[in-house]
Amino acid sequence: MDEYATDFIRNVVLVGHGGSGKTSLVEAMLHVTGATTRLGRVDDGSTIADFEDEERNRQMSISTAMVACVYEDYKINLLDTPGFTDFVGEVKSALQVADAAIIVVDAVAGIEVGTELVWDYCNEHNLPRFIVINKMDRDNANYSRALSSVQQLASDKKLIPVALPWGEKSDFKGIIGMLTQKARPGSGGETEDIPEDYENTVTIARTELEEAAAEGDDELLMRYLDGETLSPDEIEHGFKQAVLSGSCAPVLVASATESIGIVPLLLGITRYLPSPTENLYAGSDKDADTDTVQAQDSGPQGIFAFKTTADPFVGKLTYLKVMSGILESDTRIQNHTRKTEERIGTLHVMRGKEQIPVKLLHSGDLGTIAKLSNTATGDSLGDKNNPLYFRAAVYPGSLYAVAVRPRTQADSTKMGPTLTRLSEEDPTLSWRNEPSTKQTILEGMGDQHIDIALKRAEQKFGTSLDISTPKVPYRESITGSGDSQYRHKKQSGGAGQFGEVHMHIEPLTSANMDSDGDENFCFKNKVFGGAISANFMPAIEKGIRNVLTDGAVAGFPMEKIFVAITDGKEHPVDSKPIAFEIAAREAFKLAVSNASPVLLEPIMLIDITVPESNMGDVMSDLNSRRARVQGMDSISGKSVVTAEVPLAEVQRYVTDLRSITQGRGVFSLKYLRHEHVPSHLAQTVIDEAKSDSKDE
Ligand SMILES: Nc1nc2c(ncn2[C@@H]2O[C@H](COP(=O)(O)OP(=O)(O)O)[C@@H](O)[C@H]2O)c(=O)[nH]1
Ligand SMILES: [Mg+2]
Repeated sequence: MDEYATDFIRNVVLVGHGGSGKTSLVEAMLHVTGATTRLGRVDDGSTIADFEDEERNRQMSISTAMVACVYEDYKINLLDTPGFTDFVGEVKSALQVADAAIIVVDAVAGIEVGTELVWDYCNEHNLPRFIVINKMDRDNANYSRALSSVQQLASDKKLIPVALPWGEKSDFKGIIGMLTQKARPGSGGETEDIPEDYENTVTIARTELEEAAAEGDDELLMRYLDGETLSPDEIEHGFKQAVLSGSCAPVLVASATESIGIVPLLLGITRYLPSPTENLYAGSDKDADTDTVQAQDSGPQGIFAFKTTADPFVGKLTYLKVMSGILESDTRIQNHTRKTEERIGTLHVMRGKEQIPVKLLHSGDLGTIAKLSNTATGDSLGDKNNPLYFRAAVYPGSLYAVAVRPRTQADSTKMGPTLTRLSEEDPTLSWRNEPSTKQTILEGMGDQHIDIALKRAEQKFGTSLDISTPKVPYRESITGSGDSQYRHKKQSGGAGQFGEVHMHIEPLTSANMDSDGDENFCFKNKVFGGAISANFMPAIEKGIRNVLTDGAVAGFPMEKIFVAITDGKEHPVDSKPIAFEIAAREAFKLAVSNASPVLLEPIMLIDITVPESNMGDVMSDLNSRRARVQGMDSISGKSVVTAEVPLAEVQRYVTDLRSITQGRGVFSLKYLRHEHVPSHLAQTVIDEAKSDSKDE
């Protein structure tokens, strides 16, 4: 592919509710610009952007696809994001490198939950944006209803129609362009005069556009208010300023599947959305982002890795943006984040899965490099002697966890490496071994997200995994003190065993804790007069520690225990370490049963944001989950609840909150501490744990 200079590059992210037509719009833009000879369709799995097997099977986007599209002298890097909330990580990565957004809205449904979410994300990134009202060809399409629904969302922006619909529903034949004052039938490459019956509507919309343009530039505003007519160039200039400042958002209409209104959209992108130079990126020469960096070829080289994919056949692919300076094929650059050198082979620009080689990427451009061994998503790279650091995206914490098990022996050796590869690709996916329940835990954003991760494990890495609800990582402790003694004796036939241990246990507190000791366990030898030789103490401690890991009540690890060995007996021949280890183990279990044992459960801090109208339902649901509400607040029309809630009650909250709020609610979870399980619930947990351990 040709090289494109910074002024001729546009980085545009397509966002919106799932199913609004983002992928189909990208497909139409590729087709209209001649990049493809055939218009692919989401419904038969033939689009450029949804190229993964799982995307084709489900007929929806799962990952962000990068699609380079050339229109006139411009290269438009389209980032086609998934709409479903489980894949929010993919949206967050794309927003990091986009200079502008296209918000796609369904002409039948108007704004939906997904539209509201991405609108807020675009606000966080201050992205200039277009609204595209798509599916204008559908039976129930209603332009003015859809437009006014967007206006409710965009309370701080003036929505300025720049392409009005020409016809609606099955009669949708093209658009009427406000800047050129021409009608554009079909995809919009040709122009003709505006039909007479549209003249009134056009006059009103034209005045709105002129006003918005004048307000974008002080000098234009003076002249406009003096009654002067602005030239088309002046309108274009003033309007672009208004779009960049965020005071206006242009509205266009389209039918992606019928390829209507596509050229006006491409024109709009090149005319009214910023080139990378017109944006300032947060970056700095220190390890923080106190400064800004501008995309200029003459500037210091600064590269940001925003996405990584791993594929056993293609290998590792790093998606990057040249934030400043240029990047050439076959060079070496430094990874500043990891302090290692990386060799750049051939650079590519992407069109879905197709890799198109390029010699050079100019400032602001997006591309990929294969086989960067040490580079991960979020890393900053570039000139060793003049490092620039860029801030990595903040991904939301996980909301949903499953326990995974290998299906067969062969899968068991592949499980760890497969989960690691998948988590490298996807910053919202992570895995770990939970020692207290001896389970492998995979965490992500929701059940679909996990489901797709498992499919990828199978298809890409040939690893089959089964899942279940994770066991709650309970712990055990004591609330009182207890004493015990135990004699272990085996003196019939062969070598004998003898050991007797007396002990006192109590809860470990700051009062009986060694100042520099373990915060969970303190072991003291308080035996007088040599009843047990000191050299048996390590065996005694070991016997107790084994119970600490395996639990005395229901098989969970124990915490906050103080043990003093008070007395005992030994035999001159038969006493050996193993005998004392066994005696100590049994004595400790007895002491625990005398010391009012308790079960502890993890308590989470939950932060829930929902529309005010859902607040009642959310609160009564929280009550049924043993939650303790800590605070309530109202932030920009939404209700925010903070509560403490046992993990056992919120393992599937992501699905439950979605159904209570029709997907409008969001939440985050954070571990706080372990607390006593109420006694009326403890017995059930103990019984279940015992029956689980029998099954194993
Ligand atoms: N009638 C009609 N259907 C469309 C249009 N755009 C997309 N679709 C259909 O809507 C569904 C979702 O489209 P898709 O591009 O996958 O939406 P995305 O989730 O936003 O990427 C698919 O069945 C498309 O064929 C359109 O302009 N008109
Ligand atoms: Mg899509």
